[in-house]
Amino acid sequence: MAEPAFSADPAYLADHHRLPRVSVVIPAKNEARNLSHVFATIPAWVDEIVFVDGHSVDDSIAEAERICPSVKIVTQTGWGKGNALRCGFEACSGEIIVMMDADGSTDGAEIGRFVGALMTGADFAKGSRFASGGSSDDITFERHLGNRILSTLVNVLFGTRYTDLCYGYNAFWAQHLPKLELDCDGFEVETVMNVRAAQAGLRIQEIPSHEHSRLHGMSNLHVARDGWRIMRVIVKERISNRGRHQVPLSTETTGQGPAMAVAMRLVPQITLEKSAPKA
Ligand SMILES: Nc1nc2c(ncn2[C@@H]2O[C@H](COP(=O)(O)OP(=O)(O)OP(=O)(O)O)[C@@H](O)[C@H]2O)c(=O)[nH]1
Ligand SMILES: [Mg+2]
Repeated sequence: MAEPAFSADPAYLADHHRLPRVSVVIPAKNEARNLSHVFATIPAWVDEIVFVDGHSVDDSIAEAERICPSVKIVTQTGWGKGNALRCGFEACSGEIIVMMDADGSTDGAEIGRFVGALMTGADFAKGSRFASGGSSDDITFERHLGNRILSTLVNVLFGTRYTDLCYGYNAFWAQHLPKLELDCDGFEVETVMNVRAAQAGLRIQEIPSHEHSRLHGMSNLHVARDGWRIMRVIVKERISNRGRHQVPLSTETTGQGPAMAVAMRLVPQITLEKSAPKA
């Protein structure tokens, strides 16, 4: 009989004595000069890097292949960061998918935090520059204000408690990808993911993250145009009332996810004890 597909179910992981494979998706449009830095930050234990080129006119693809010969190159089918991420997610073979930027602003050294949250019970690990412990060198006053307004709007309309709506550093179990039903092309993609993850009832954990300044090159984001797109997509999501669940954002790990199940099965002496309530 064929081996069943990988499952993030703790019992499956424990029975198969195996850790999930991790794929990292990097959308890039004319980022050749940033790639040596970005690839160097990615931990060696990452199983797969999927580099999604956005019809770059510099030598981004050649540079990615030079730095990391095992990189999987994907050329996006359309235009925009949303389209690039959708193409990248489709090409991933890992059970965990991490998405990060190619401009040097997101630090691969933080990937362990995201994977750790997923391994200890989260379905969706959402980077945040504004959660306690997060910060940004890159964000301008007007972007911060816009992000705050849009985050508040989503929190009010969808019952979430997000501190950062528009950030490109997130991770999730690949098995949840179909629930997000991604269909957008532009910079609204992170907003759509965050809204639909909550509406699908996924357990979401915010991960404090430090955003560095873009190293070289120009931003592809236009505050007014993309802010307006994001606003429209929020209203559209609300009107379409796609969700059935509304799940409060978790701010701590459960300690009962796959990693704990594996540990408990392999080392029978390990037990989970609830700490006694303080008198
Ligand atoms: N493949 C692809 N990647 C894109 C596209 N647009 C943006 N990106 C990448 O998505 C990531 C984020 O885009 P940025 O232009 O840095 O946008 P931003 O981070 O909001 O803006 P800055 O903070 O000013 O850098 C970068 O790695 C870009 O190269 C696109 O159309 N296609
Ligand atoms: Mg950037």
